[in-house]
Amino acid sequence: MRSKIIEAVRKERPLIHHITNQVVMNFSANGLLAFGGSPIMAKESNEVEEIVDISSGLLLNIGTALEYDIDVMIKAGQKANLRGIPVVIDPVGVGASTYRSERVKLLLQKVKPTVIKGNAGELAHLAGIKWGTKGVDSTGSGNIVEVAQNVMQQYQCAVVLTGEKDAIQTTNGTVINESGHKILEQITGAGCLLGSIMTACIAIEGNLEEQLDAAVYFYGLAAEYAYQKPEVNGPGTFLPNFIDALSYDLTVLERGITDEKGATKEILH
Ligand code: ATP
Ligand code: TZP
Ligand code: MG
Ligand code: MG
Repeated sequence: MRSKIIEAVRKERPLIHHITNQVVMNFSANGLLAFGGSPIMAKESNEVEEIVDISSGLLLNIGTALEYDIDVMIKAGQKANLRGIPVVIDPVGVGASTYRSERVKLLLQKVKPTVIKGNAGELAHLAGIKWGTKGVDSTGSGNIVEVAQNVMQQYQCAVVLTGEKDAIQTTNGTVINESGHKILEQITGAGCLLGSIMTACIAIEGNLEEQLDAAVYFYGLAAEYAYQKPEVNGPGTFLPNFIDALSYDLTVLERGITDEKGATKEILH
């Protein structure tokens, strides 16, 4: 099932409109291309509705959003809602400042997301549950299912909460994903790129829960596979190997991972 979903995305190569942060634009475009989607980054107010018109999915990531960007996100999001294409919102660092918190609230009032995706700290902030955060990073621990369910109920959409374990929450229930590697905490944009890949997976026909599960599981497995490559010595050498792995078949990743899942390799600081 997961393989079929990924094959279908690669056959269709859906165009995914990104309004995302300036830290990750290039990484997200390369990662999505490797996976088998087609990225376009566009945030000029005068063209944004036309870009939504030709796209199959919209990703709104507030990581470095200025006031203007939020207005553009609302314009694009409303057009996407009108067209009925999926919208993924990543509230990067939402708890870090009053500005982020208020603009995300506004965005969620004006645009109906298909999925809200974020790390545990960000989603706990949206849910009004106490959690540890440091800027755009989640540092705390707690009940991730409670957080995911609370966000779903509050915003009436599916939720993907990421971290060491990921919670995929839809009206069908909760799926916990355990694929992934802690090296992903040492590269910037790990969560942002997952948002791009998730948007591509839900931009084609199919079941939302299965598509989100396929995206999150595949992404984590690609990280495990890349990390165990002999040439990987840390975050720098991990990056190109990870991009490569995102282009492989799921069965290749599954067969290629050893029992240790690369965990024997120490991360160097
Ligand atoms: P943060 O800034 O807190 O790192 P993020 O937005 O980058 O948040 P993550 O929670 O890091 O997002 O999730 C990105 C990807 O990394 C997900 O696929 C997640 O499963 C994976 N991941 C993150 N931490 C770990 C970990 N300790 N072990 C395994 N996988 C992880
Ligand atoms: N600062 C603003 S956006 C951003 C940083 C470091 C990237 C965050 O990426 P991710 O995927 O949420 O870790
Ligand atoms: Mg991260
Ligand atoms: Mg993030």
